Parts: sequence; C-alpha cells; structure tokens
Amino acid sequence: MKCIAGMPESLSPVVTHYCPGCSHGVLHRIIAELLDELGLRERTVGVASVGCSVLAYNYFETDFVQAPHGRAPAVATGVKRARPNLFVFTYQGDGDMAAIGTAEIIHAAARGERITAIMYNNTIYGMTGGQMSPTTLMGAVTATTPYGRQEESGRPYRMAELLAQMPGTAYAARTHVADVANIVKTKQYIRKAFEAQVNGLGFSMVEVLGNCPTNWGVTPAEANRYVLNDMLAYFPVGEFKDVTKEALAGVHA
Ligand SMILES: Cc1ncc(C[n+]2csc(CCOP(=O)(O)OP(=O)(O)O)c2C)c(N)n1
Ligand code: SF4
Repeated sequence: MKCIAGMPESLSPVVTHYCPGCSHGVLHRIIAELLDELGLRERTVGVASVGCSVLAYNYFETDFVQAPHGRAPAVATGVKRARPNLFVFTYQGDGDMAAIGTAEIIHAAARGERITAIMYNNTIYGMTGGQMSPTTLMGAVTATTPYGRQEESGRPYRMAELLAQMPGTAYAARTHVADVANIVKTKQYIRKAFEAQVNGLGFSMVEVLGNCPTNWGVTPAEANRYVLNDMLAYFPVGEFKDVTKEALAGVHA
C-alpha cells in the first residue's frame, strides 16, 4: 500500500489527551512539521505553559521545559540567553499569555528576545472549566459570565496587534485553523516567525484562533463555525509586523 501521509518526526506517536475536535492537535502538527522541515528538532527547546497545552511536552520529540503561571516567556528568555544556538518557542493559551503572563510577554517582546511565542486563542480558560479570559467576546456566556460578558469586565484586546507595537518585535501575525486553507496559511505564518528567530531578527509571535468545543458546549463543527463567524469578526487575521525582509536586506540593525 502506498503511504501518502505520515507523522512528522518531531511529533510523538502517542494518544492525545485533547478533546475530540479540539484544534490544539492541528497546531501541534503544524509546528512539528516545521521543526522537521527547518531542521530544528535537535536544537529545539519548547516551553509549555498552564492550560490544556500544559502537556505539550508529551507530544513533541524535542526537549521541553514547563513554565507555570504565564512565565513561559521569562523561562524561554533564560534558555535562549544561556544557549543562543538553541531554537526556543513558547506555547501558550490566551489565559496564560494575555491574563496570567501579560507582563512577561510584553517585556520579552519589548526587549526583542530571540524567541518565538505561539498563542492559542480560544477566548476562554479551557483547562479550568471555561472561565472568561481577556479575549472573551462581548456578550459571550462563560463559567464566570453567566449573563454574557458585559462592559464592566472590560473589552477583549488583541494580542497580535499589541505585541506588533513592541520595539523588539520582528514578526507578529494572527491566523486560524478552522478550515484547510487557513491551516496552510497558519503554517506559512509560523514558518516566518520561526525564521525570524533563526535569523536573529528579534521577538516573533503568532496568535492562532482555536476552538474549545467542550467548554463552549457545542460540536466541533459548530465550534469551528463560531471561530469563522464570531471570532473572525473581532480578531482580524493577517500579518501586523514583518521586518524580516527589511532586516535581511540590512535596513534594520
Ligand atoms: C497564576 C495562576 N492562576 C491560576 C492558574 C490556574 N490555571 C491553570 S490552567 C488555567 C487556564 C489556562 O487557560 P488558557 O491559557 O486560555 O489555555 P486553554 O486551557 O484554554 O488552552 C488556569 C487559570 C494558574 N495556573 N496560575
Ligand atoms: S477543554 Fe477545550 S481547549 Fe482544552 S482540550 Fe478540550 S476542547 Fe481543547
């Protein structure tokens, strides 16, 4: 029989703990494919955060550190500064990056740390039961906003645009994995973020709009429709900063 698809070498052949239809797994595969294609596997250190992806270290055939409570960018900074030749990326949810660890990510970007941050934005705290996060859409019902998110909880903010403004950021983009075309696009964006680090250009990040069928209380198909209809209306996809071309041409120091 002809094999037309296989596992990336950087992805571990183990049973997943993610819920059926959850797009964390899609994103893991994209990252693993890129680690293979860019030849980074043997010198990669991933940094797992809190949230459902706390177990990310089970799924990648690379070294991994676990950094609780939003401290992944700080830990990644330490690893990268101690061993600049390593390839270092964080994998964080919106609760971890945009709430618990806001200070770490903003200052890592401002300092231009040569790390890459991947944020999985499902607009809630998935692991702990679906509480509101900073990216929860207005009016959305969550475990802590039973009547829908109201003005008193603030309004959702956009991490990719925020981090694009930081002086040390070389690359910032937002994408989603709710359909095949954008899974392909996501891989292109993450490739550019990884290459920004490999080329020593500064901090890079990609925000990926993901789903959480379990805590949203819907089927995987309905969850992806929520991403396409509701989340995309508030969180535009695209590249918000890309100094890679100019930097490679020597325009940026
Ligand atoms: C400072 C701190 N407060 C609370 C927690 C408990 N906690 C563990 S996972 C989590 C939610 C993470 O949500 P998110 O980052 O959005 O990831 P998801 O599970 O949705 O993928 C929280 C609040 C914690 N680990 N640290
Ligand atoms: S709780 Fe949500 S984010 Fe977590 S694994 Fe399940 S579907 Fe995915």
